[in-house]
Amino acid sequence: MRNLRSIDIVCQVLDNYGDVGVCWRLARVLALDGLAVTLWVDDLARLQRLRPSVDILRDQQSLDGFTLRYWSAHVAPDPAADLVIGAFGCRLPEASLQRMATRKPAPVWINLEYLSAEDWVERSHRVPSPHPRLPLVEYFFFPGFTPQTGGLLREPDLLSQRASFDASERALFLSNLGVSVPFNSLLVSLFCYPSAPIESLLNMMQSGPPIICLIPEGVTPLAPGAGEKITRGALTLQGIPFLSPDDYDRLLWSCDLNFVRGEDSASRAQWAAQPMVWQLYPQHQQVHLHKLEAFMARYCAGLDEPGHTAWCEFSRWWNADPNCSPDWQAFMRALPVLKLHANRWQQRLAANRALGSALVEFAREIG
Ligand code: TRH
Repeated sequence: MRNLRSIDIVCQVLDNYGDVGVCWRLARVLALDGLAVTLWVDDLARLQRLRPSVDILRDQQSLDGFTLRYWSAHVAPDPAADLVIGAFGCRLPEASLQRMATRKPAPVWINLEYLSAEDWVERSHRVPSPHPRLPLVEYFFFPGFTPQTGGLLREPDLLSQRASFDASERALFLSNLGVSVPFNSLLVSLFCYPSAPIESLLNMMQSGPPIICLIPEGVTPLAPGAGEKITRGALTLQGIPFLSPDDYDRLLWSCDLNFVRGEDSASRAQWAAQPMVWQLYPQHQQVHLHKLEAFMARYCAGLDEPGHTAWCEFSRWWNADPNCSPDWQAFMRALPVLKLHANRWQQRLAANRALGSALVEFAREIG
């Protein structure tokens, strides 16, 4: 069993906010455990969107209890920690691997993979892959929804904070955002990819029930600017600023229905225990539709009709399944049942180990 004191996380930003969002969240949660954490990021501007205090001109700085460092094709990361985590298939430069290989003992090296509910994930979780030339072994580590995976990222106090977020905190949070919700209106948040059928969704929402739909800046050109509103029938569209990750959590907790995407916002929406519709990261040959079905098979266990059909059909449609036409009113009628189900699902997830502690425990075990 290895004495683990320090961790390097290496993040290569592909696009969007998910890679850097997950890595930032992981770094913050591991640092809470008293570990010396360094997060290497090759696109500080992207992280700055989430954490405005990041100085994009500084190669090294402190952030949220850990050290943030910049890396690029010219400045390879120099991971010196007991555990090195490459996030999402991030290919570590040869120079970094060479340095890792000369260390005695070699660091534990983990590749943190993307989130998927597919069955093969459980089989591939914790599988070693020896480097073809160097004396290094890379282990694949998968987040997931079952005890046979690495679980989801969860801060130690997340669920207690969520549980204590009451009506008065919600009202204060929303009023600080300039949002007021008439008592008979539903509050919805919308975060999605441009490929989603947004215009069709807004048309459906116009038909009622009354809805205030909050859209963070940059999500779609159909949204009004931050602080502005547009009314279309029963629908009020309201633009809000792009929020800090912690405030984005509060937004998810505040809404009766959340549209989320990718990986991290989807995970946060599940911890929020509110009904959600997940747009998966669109992939070639509709691979994301298989991933959606795999998630549905797990998520819908215990969800009775008609909520089951209403949610599945709507989710398939939102993910561009050509065989689905959604029934908005049926979906709206199912919301109370979906709310109960979202609570149950959150409790099921909470019974799994949190991703941060699962990673550390595994590294100690194999180190
Ligand atoms: O931005 P994304 O589309 O990221 C994606 C996915 O992770 C995908 O799996 C990956 O392959 C691709 O990146 C490269 O969606 P995601 O994962 O939800 O990340 C968005 C982050 O932005 C999340 O941490 C929540 C955060 N966020 C805020 O902090 N404030 C906001 O106002 C909003 C809308 C989001």
